[in-house]
Amino acid sequence: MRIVEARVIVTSPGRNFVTLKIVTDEGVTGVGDATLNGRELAVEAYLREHVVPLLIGRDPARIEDTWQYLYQGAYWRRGPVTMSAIAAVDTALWDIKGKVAGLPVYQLLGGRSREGVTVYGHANGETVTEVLAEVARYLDLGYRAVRVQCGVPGLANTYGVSADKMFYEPADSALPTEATWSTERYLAHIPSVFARVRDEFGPDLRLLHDAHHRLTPIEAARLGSSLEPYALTWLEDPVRAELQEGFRLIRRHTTTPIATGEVFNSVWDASQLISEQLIDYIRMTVVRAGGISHLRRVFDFAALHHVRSGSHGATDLSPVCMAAALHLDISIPNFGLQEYMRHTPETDAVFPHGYHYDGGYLHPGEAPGLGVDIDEEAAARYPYSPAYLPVNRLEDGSIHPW
Ligand code: CS2
Ligand code: MG
Repeated sequence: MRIVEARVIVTSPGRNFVTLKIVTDEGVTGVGDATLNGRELAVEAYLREHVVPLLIGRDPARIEDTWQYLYQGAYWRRGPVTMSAIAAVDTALWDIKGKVAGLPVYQLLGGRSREGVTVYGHANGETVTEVLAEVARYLDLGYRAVRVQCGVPGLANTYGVSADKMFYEPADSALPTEATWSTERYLAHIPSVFARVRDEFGPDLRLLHDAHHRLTPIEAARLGSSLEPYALTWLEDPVRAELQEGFRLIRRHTTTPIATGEVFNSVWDASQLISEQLIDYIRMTVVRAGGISHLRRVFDFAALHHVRSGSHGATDLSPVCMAAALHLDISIPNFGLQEYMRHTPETDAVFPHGYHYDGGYLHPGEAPGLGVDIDEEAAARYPYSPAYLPVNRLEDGSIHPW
């Protein structure tokens, strides 16, 4: 079998997605997600100009060899654009391998290690009262884990809090909007939010919170320790993680579990975090981390160090990425939690998929391959539309992580 064509499809059914579709001479096709929020066309061009010509004529069965060819062959290593492009190829080749074998991809990864993939949803509100109502809504839907984000008094807007609740989409403007941040106001408010949520819903519900890289290690240590009475499952992205040893300071001061990794793109971004056991959950996912092949290596390395998976599952990762993540989630021994932000009905229609939600779990389905596709006619109805994530400033005007 040979690859005869690879199409790079950009579509915007409410938000932008980049998808690679690989076609073989025997008519078997595979899909891979290549979406990099706010920088979508860089990956589209990388694939179209520099990767697709290298795929034509290759044997689609040689997944590892193709990965190494694209990674080592580029000479320029890593980076979100390169790794998202390699991820799309890798994911599409796993999809093809599954279809050829007549098996869902999770069977090729060793088979099921659990009955379903536990997911968490996003409960957010401007006020604590709104947050409590949102948590109740997720409980009604059967969720066993929720991420809680709340508006901060004195700040006009806060990360993770929006009017459109279930389909929250932060890349909402053709040019970046600007938000204002105060760590002092945030740290003074958040522990009281979790006190109310625990008080209202009791000890069984798993609670998570995302600090979105906004704190310094000592501020994160203070937040982690003030949240200890509320027994969070994780505190996410407490600090920027370029400085991996910075997490040692957090670890010295708190037993609140730490999750990070959604902006990482290779195992090297997390090697110290994992080997020194400075984190509890690694949040890389398929499209950012070089595909199923490389992410499987990350998760195996993490398993050796008591670190569990917590794959990023925001709406800017397409249903193709979600499907691929679920095949890993169901098969690896050290699965932790899967983020599940729901896509809009328009997105679901462009990406027909077999994975489904049921009572707090996602299931990858039994279709051969990944069980997801792109409806190219539907995709063509939604042309690319520029959309950027916001930029953050402190109250004095300094740029701060968003
Ligand atoms: C977030 C994301 O899902 C998460 O945990 O941190 O919503 C993130 O802001 C987006 O993926 C950025 O594109
Ligand atoms: Mg996050």
